[in-house]
Amino acid sequence: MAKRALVTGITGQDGAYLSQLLLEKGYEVHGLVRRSSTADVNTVRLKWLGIDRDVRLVDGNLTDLSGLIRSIREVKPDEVYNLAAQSFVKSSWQQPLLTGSVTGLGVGNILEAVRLEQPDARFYQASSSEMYGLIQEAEQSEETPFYPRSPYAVAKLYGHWLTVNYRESFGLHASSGILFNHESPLRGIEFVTRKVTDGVARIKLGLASELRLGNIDAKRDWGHARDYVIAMWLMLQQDQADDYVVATGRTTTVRDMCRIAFEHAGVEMDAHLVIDPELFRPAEVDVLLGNPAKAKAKLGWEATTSLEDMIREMVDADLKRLKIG
Ligand code: NAP
Ligand code: G4F
Repeated sequence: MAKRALVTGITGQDGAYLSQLLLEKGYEVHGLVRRSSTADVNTVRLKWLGIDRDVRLVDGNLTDLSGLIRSIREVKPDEVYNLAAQSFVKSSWQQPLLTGSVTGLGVGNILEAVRLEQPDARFYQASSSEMYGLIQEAEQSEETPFYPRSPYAVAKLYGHWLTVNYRESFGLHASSGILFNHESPLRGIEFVTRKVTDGVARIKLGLASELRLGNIDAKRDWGHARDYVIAMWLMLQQDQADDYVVATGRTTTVRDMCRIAFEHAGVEMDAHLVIDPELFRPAEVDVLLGNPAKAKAKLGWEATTSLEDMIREMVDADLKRLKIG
């Protein structure tokens, strides 16, 4: 019998790559999608990977407990991956309560649905390095105290601790992946790497003349989403549920990440990059640097894609998309 997985957030970047991985492993993949008037747009990432016809979509919303209970009852998953979230940090200051409701309380809804309907299912929670915020240690590990700096990070912290609590209270096989930033050609256009690779491609093709960014001194530990979904799957294959940092162990400024993109396209960065104070955040996470030692030791997981290779892949994908489009 094929294993069955339910993926919330299947229409997002990670949902698409995780579905591809699970299908390759012979899973039956079900994905929770929120109803939209433009349903054809929803599946664009699954289409990009050529798997939109291979997954089964189930209507549901992370804010709606009764719908989640029905979905879990219907699918009877062996594994549940909770990837759905309002995931854009900057928007979380504009929509703090919605972010809290989806990204925080939503975790409680899906955990409750699993506990009530399918308590033997294994559960993955998409926690975030944003929870470290105002970092308390130069390298962040599973032991580093959290200090969230945005409504998004506060909501993620609630979801993280609730996952730990359900594991300890009810014995659920519930694991939390504290994932550092991961990107790909399927990254949403609002996030900085994709904004840069799309912007550089537009400048290269004469479709734009400048790229406007905020704080380019911020540093992030960037990896490739294709690598990171493997870590999610590995967590649910362990006998014991646990929490893991997933990162590359290298941090780079937004400025240097940008330089890779401009150089790859053969475009002069200083002639086109504009710093826009409007794009700065009310509170910034200045630097993130993950220590993935536990994931390496216990899961045998390691990041395999360099930042340089990933940014070049993203620039090439954006050039291709813009030429076709
Ligand atoms: P993403 O591309 O923004 O995808 C988010 C997904 O959540 C989309 O499928 C979205 O559906 C869905 N969603 C939003 N609100 C929902 C709701 N109320 N009910 C049901 N589904 C809802 O995010 P991602 O980059 O793939 O990240 C996946 C998860 O990992 C997120 O929880 C994110 O916070 C977390 N995370 C990401 C990173 C990273 O660097 N990418 C790092 C750490 C943690 P629509 O398509 O309908 O909008
Ligand atoms: O790409 P970002 O928007 O990602 P951020 O805020 O680090 O959050 C992402 O990673 C988290 C994991 O740590 C996830 F949990 C979260 O869901 C999301 O996937 O911004 C990265 C950095 C920030 O310091 C930001 O201030 O880039 C800086 N930046 C500078 N100019 C910009 C811009 N970010 C964006 N999005 N747009 C700019 O113009």
